[in-house]
Amino acid sequence: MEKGVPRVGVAVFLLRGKAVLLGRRRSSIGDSTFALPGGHLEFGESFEECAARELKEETGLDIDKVEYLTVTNTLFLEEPKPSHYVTIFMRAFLPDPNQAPQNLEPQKCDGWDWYDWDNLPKPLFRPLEKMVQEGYNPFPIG
Ligand code: 8DG
Ligand code: MG
Ligand code: MG
Repeated sequence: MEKGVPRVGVAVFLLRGKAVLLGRRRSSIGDSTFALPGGHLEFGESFEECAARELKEETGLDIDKVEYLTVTNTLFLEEPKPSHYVTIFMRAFLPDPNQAPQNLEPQKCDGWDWYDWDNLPKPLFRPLEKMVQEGYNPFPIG
């Protein structure tokens, strides 16, 4: 295996009521699995800036109350392109809950939709699936 370097991903739990925004990936990593919007941290960016930029690029949505939740360290060795990601998970909300997501990168995603946390689609992107299995909950308490 040709070794690259670990990269930094930023993924966003965009929450609306009891639902989260997910899209089915079209990618060499996690193809056809449901994942959060997000992407690669760019030089000089804060996690909050990266979250807002990726959401805008991928869905057209403006986000609010962006905050850090947790981090994962994941090897994707079985993928067509073996990779290593440190992924920062952020949480955010919509300033305008009536704003609808658009599929602005159809080559990378089949489309965005809201899914109830109690009824998530399958298969989930592996890092997300692992978090769910471990009982992780991105919703604020209370
Ligand atoms: P970019 O060119 O827009 O910067 O990148 P992208 O094409 O949008 O990247 P991405 O694959 O969507 O996200 C970067 C990496 O972040 C991804 O390859 C692996 C990691 N990652 C996780 N979990 C999640 C997740 O739930 N959603 C997204 N989008 N990325 C995730 O570990
Ligand atoms: Mg992106
Ligand atoms: Mg992306």
